[in-house]
Amino acid sequence: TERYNTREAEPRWQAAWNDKRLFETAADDGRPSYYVLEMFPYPSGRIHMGHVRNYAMGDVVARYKRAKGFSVLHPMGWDAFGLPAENAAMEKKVHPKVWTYDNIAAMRDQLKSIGLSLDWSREIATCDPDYYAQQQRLFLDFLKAGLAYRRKSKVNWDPVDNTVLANEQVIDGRGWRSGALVEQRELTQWFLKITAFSEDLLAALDELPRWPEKVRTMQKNWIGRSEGLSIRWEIVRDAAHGGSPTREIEVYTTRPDTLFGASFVALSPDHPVSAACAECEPELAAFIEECHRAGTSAAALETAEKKGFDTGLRVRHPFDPDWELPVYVANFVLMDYGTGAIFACPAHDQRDFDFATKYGLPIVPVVAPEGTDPEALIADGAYDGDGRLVNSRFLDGMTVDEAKEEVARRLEAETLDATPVAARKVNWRLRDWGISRQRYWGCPIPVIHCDACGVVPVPDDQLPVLLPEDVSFDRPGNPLDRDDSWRNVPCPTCGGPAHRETDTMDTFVDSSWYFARFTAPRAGTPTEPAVANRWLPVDQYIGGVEHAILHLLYARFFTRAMKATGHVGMDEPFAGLFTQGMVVHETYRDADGQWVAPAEVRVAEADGARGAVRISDGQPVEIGPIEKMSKSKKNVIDPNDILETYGADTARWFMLSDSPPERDVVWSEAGVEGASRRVQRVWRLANEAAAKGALKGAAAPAEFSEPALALRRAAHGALARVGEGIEKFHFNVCVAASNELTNALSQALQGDAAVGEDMAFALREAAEILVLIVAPFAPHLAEECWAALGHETLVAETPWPEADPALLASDVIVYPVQVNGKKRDEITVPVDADAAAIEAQVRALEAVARAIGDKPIRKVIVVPRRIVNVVA
Ligand code: ANZ
Ligand code: ZN
Repeated sequence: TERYNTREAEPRWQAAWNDKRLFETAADDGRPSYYVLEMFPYPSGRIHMGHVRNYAMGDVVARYKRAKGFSVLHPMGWDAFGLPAENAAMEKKVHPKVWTYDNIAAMRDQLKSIGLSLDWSREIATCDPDYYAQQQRLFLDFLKAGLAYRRKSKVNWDPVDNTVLANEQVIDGRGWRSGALVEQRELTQWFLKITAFSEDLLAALDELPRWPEKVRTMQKNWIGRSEGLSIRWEIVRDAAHGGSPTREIEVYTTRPDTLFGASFVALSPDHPVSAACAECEPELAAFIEECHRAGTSAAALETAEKKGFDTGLRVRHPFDPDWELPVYVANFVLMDYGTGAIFACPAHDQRDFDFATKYGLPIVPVVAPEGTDPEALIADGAYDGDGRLVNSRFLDGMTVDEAKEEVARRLEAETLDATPVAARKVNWRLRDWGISRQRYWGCPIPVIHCDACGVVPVPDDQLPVLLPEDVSFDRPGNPLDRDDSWRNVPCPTCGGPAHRETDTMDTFVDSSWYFARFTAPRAGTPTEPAVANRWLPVDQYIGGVEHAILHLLYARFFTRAMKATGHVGMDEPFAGLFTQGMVVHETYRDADGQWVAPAEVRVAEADGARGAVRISDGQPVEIGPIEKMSKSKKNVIDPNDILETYGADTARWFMLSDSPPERDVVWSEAGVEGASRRVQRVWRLANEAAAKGALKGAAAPAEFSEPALALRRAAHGALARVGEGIEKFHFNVCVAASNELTNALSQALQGDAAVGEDMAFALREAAEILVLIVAPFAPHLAEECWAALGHETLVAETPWPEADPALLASDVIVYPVQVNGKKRDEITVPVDADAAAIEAQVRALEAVARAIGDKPIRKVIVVPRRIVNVVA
């Protein structure tokens, strides 16, 4: 039998769309606008399945919205600066620019072969001088507005290669190339003042209803607003040496209620009092040195063993002049949070508990739920739950909140050296954003340093500061530093000798405003504000959850900073956010424990058990767990292979059919083959319906027989459900609904007998609806079928049809949905919905996802007309 030849058809339809420039964003013609954007890729050289999934989702939305009459902006670009290009330059001796643009060219071709409805006329790469020139303008505007500034800050320094290292180049405290122990050095660096917006960045999260709850929570934690008390502790004794530099130590605490459980005070190794004590205490100096080597970042400290050093200083308890506590320098206290000093309550803080256990310091519980034994509560570790105060004198019996308030009230009234002992304080975890990178392949920071004039912004008529191209990577370090012909310039102000800033910007800067640039990608200013305001915020942003914190936060900051400097008119960049799940695959290992790629394996099922062999030598291969596709485990499927074998539509269809978009999708050969058969089936049915059905544009007969009416109901029902499913991101439900219509159409086409006028009409109508609802998912297939049905226009320029309410199944059933026997939700479906459609809808339920957590769904049991049971 005849088959639909995807290899021949797909490029043909891509060319047809291109010729008509259907996806180029129209000038403002009064239609409502819709901006759908997927996170742009890093040009590593090849697209992977995660990209395919991400862009297929965005394309469904873009095609649907276009058909619904929106003026759609759906652009694509490249996050093209960054370290891998420099590594390639060092290892393969290719210039970062050549490497990057070659990769872009290869990936552009790959993306084009997927048939995405992108406006390629707006393509940008962040390494294009056109792009980073405007980024330099933004930087200078921020500088003028006080949103960019310089200060000293630490970097990772490789003492052998004599170079600054990015965090990802430090592996277990050592330089990735030299293997040398990395040191912390202070350099003057550039910062963007994200903290100017802390309050607003936090509060506005509550006004983003179309963002996933978990992403908003992650952002809240990252911004980290905390309310506490700053308490001054008087230094009363200095056993170790002559004198302390100050009379007091100020600590920040969020748990003033635990003050009677205090057992020591701890200072950051970078605290001025630590340094002062170290001056006459060589062992302490050595300890501080050791802390520095280990790295003092929050991440490094999280995992490190808690260690400390007794300074010999003693402080007096704020509520008891006779109670003296030791002062330690401790490696887990950060200098840049709170006051860089804490009081420790081991019974109720795990870090303090570990520390106290190690150094034999008191552990006194002061909070316990009523009716529990406080000592038993802390037998194996700190208790950080709620309760009432015990062992705490005048606080005993109070709730935690009451005790916090009581301590604050009393200490605010006490004085030390005529000022209050304590003050209420709000603290933020969020720090200003250090953007200086000592790297070549990034956006140059457009300032000049002059001995006489200081930091001078590069004047407008000298922008952009272009990267020099004639650079070498034969030595470690930043090539910009040793390129004197680029670096040395006259001072724009006094004309004297001066030099360029050689730091470039963190590549997160590049991705913090590209969505705005897409609205006017060739403008001679960063944006055209009126145009930007028409499109922004992005209606639907789609990407991986790995960007839930930094990228999204930086973009939210940039939008505010661009508003403050007149480039856009809104605060929030993304009105809707969707974070998609990963593409995962089985893993395989041979008898030697080596990973084997799926392409080299044949999996077979015998007697219900699955087994695998290596194709080349027939040796058995062990089937391992399903994991994220990764090079290290070799369980990667190359999209190119899939596109060649099955075509783009099958890949897209499978990707969107198998699981709800927010969950992981398991890539399987069987699944792809199933999708491929579906594609062929739709094509065959469309051709049969074209032969057997009414002519294009035939008028509806006055009367319909029951079978014709049933087919019409199936078609209009599917149409309504697909539209609703796309709006809700239930793509798998949409695929199930179109499969159902495929089945109905197939049934109606059975038999050789000629059909009546009413059935002929219904056949054409059902086939056309099927083609139109399949189009966002499998657009090439849809065009091929549309043409077979006699249309000369393209599906891509055809409006989304309206479902006839009179034909929508009014008979619906409500199914209770149980997970492992417990009711979690209910769904409403047409009486005649089949089990597969019901199952798909159930799998998409958030309540189900929540109830089963990380566990896979083992089975979905549909008891017709009664109940659905999910077994996890
Ligand atoms: C006493 C105490 C008792 C604390 C207790 C906690 C539990 P958040 O919520 O993040 O603001 N802390 C304060 N400054 C610190 C620093 N620079 N480095 C490391 N830890 C620091 O956390 C505030 C709590 O973290 C503070 O409250 C302080 O320990 C610690 F049962 O004070 B707490
Ligand atoms: Zn000067």
